Amino acid sequence: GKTTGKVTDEKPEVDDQVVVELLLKEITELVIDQGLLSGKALKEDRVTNFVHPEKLKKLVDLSLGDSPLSHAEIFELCKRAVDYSVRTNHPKFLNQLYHGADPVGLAGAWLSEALNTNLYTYEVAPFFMMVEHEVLAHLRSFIGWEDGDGIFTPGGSLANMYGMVLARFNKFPEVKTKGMGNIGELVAFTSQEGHYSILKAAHWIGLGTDNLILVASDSSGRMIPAELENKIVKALEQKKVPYFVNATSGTTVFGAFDPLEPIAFICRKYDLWLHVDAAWGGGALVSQKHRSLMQGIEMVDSVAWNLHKMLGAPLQCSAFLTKHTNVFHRCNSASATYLFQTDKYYDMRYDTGDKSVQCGRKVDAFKLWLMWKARGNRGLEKLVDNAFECSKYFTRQLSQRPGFRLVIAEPSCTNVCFWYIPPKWRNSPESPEWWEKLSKVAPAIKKRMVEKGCLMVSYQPLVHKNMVNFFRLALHCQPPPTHEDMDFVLNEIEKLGRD
Ligand code: ABU
Repeated sequence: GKTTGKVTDEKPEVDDQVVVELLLKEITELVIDQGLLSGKALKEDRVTNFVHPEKLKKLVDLSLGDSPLSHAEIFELCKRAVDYSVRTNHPKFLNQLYHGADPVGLAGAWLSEALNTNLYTYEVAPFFMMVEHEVLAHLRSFIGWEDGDGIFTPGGSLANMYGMVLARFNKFPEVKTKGMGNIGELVAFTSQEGHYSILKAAHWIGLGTDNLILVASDSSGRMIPAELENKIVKALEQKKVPYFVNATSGTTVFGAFDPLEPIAFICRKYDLWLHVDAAWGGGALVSQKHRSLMQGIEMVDSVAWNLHKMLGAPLQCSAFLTKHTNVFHRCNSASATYLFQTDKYYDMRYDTGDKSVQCGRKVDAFKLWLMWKARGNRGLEKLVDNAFECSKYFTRQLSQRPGFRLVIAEPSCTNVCFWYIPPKWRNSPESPEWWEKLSKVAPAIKKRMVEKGCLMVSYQPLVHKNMVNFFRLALHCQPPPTHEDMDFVLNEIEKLGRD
């Protein structure tokens, strides 16, 4: 029913210490009882309880008013938030490149939220600052860098933008003070499958989106190195100034891994900064079995890695990493004297806030550090290997079922892209009209799965590959997917798409 904002008392009840403690305990119990901890989702429960926006507005009083609510009313609102939120920790939430949160990571996130630490100076964040240094060094060690620099950023898009800005500063440090007026027309390169954040960054940092040059990819979605070189040569002939290449490890839709070694050699030849958007595929680095997908990663200049994706750290947990030790701080520093005084009483190398483009910065490293402590490299490796193994199982099962068709024959990462062809169309010629009809299938099945609440798998067309809507299943560490879950997905799509 609708929760109303009736007047109680002008002194907010939650200012009472006992009440606020009770509320925190109740919310903790709610999280546990509702199965919100990763891997503990109530199996019979729905992934989603979808209602349209206008109906949601009627079901819950979202308005903010003059009078304080009682503790009971506030807790009711928390329950409504759970009722109408998607259960991302449900084993059948396979819709996105993030999933449920690692429960130890969630505990860490709660603790750092409670401490409400702002990560700009060692003075106000001593413990978490040291943790961030340790985590960044550990992540760099998986890339193969003994030294380097980095920072946790608010999301992978910003981590990619850090790469573009650092690359520009490295080549043209004068841009920091003089702007871009005298350095020619900078151009950057990414593959057709690259994440849209690179396009957005091209606008934000003043290149202009026309100066992001898209490089063709092969049928599996990997950048074609020879095409990259052609585009660089063409840009040089047009008197443009190539400076930055983004390669992707784990593209958003196909999960393709661009071939880093040949791309790195081309970048060296033309003196270009090579950044890798490993937001999704970076998880492969912790696996001895799968890290070869990123062969050559140690040759690159910078990496964006979203630990909240495959590894299951709570959102957000995005690292920007670079092997360069001496440019990051110089590039971003503004030396605000009220925070970064030069005459402090401690070792100021740990005041890393000035490397960041933001001022206030949340603690994102601690939740990851805690879950890494709890699982160790080996525990995380097992979880990554399980996700890869389940995606291979899913691919095999799918290949054997009538009506399912893989979009790419051998998916490299833990995303699997496929079409579902309803029985009545299976023996018809695959004319343009047939494909047009097929384009409506994935959206129709998606609507049914969300209305039933049983499953969430995303779909998309890929216009530059001339592909109509297909499903993309994405597997992660948390909660660990099982073969049973994979069979469920195939059975359910068959049921929902029968007619
Ligand atoms: N940053 C790309 C995420 C897209 C997805 O979750 O599907």
